[in-house]
Amino acid sequence: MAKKEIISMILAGGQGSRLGTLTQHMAKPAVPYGSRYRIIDFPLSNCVNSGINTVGVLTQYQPLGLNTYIGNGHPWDLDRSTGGAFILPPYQRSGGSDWYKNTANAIYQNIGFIDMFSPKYVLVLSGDHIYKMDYAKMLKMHVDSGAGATIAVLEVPYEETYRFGIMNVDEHDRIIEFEEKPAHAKSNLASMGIYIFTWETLRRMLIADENDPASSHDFGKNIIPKYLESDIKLQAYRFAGYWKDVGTIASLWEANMDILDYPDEINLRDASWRIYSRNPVKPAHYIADTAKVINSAMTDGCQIYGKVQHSLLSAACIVEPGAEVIDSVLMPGVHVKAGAKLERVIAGINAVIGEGVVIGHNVDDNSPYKNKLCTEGVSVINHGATIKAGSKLPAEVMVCQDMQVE
Ligand code: ADQ
Ligand code: ADP
Repeated sequence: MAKKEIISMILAGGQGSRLGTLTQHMAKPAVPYGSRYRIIDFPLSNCVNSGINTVGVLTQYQPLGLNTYIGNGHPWDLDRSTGGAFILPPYQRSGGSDWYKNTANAIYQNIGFIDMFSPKYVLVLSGDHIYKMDYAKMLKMHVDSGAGATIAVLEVPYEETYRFGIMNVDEHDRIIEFEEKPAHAKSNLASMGIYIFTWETLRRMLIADENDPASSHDFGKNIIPKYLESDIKLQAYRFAGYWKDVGTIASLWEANMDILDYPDEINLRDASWRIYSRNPVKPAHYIADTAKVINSAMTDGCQIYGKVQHSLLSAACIVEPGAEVIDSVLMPGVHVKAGAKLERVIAGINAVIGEGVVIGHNVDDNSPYKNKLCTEGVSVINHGATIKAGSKLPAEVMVCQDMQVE
């Protein structure tokens, strides 16, 4: 294999349990987002736009959809004779496969893959973040600062610090303290889970960590603290711009709505930093004379006869006459039948909502769907679910664990 200065490894193997039914049969990075995209389009496009053309995607749950979606990497210009996109499931041992135990173990299990490219640096990314970032700038800082590892950081509100790796830095942004998900944070400078490592050092650290019985083999909990203990320089790279972890139903819904409400924030129209995606190869969307479409985005193959307001529709969705879709996210192939009404709903791939079925935020008091909502007020219909006209609350409508059911 050709030698590469830097290769990227996208961690896509989390269970995604907080996305519930949406990731039951689909790896989180393959989840549709923003009418035209899948979540994985963002790190893949960022890599290509940053000049990184070798990307490993580490996946273990439901990798099939992701494999099909990434294919030969052509949409992201990753169908290369040297480098390209590689799907990396956990290695198969005789007597069964060995799961990636945690994020650091996932990279450890792929030391052989990384070594094929003899890279000087390895960029480690999460598969569930929506953002645009020039990793080349981060690499420049990593090289210039002489650090063994560089972590992308941003300031978060103090009430959210418990969800992140939190650090303290000196006046040159060298990291002097790091705590993974602290109960009482001393700072609000948070790790974005985006790391550049000098490979030689990381390789050594991963092997030592794998042989440490006390370790849970996690970057935030184990590897970063071990760098600090060993006095290897750790640098913070400050990121300014839109960044969202779409690991929960509420954050996935919000990140979709952000495209409509704050189009300049993620700015998908930026021609200097395109986000590439696989083309669904469908006819142009069609809006009938009975339709009313307001403040919404939709993509190829959609047919609209009813009302669509403040919503994002992926490819090939149908909204029949008299149907209403409000504040909602429809994934590819959703069919909303005549007179049905969705409000604050995420509808999974190919879901069918029967005639007159009302699901969502403002359902009337007699509806079987009343109060069957998440506390954040977003209802989820599973991929492939058919909700028949007049049916009682079907199991396919996910009820979030933290909601109050009467
Ligand atoms: P978390 O958000 O808790 O913290 P984590 O569960 O470690 O993230 O997952 C990171 C990424 O790795 C996700 O994309 C996930 O899907 C993937 N992943 C999880 N387990 C995996 C496994 N066994 N194999 C392969 N991939 C796996 C991390 C850092 C924090 C930081 C936040 C920012 O630990 O310090 O603040 O990310 O979101
Ligand atoms: P979520 O927190 O929504 O479940 P994440 O992707 O953030 O999703 O993390 C997935 C969780 O699954 C992590 O806590 C990780 O430790 C755990 N996990 C990862 N791999 C495995 C595995 N092979 N078996 C069981 N749990 C795993």
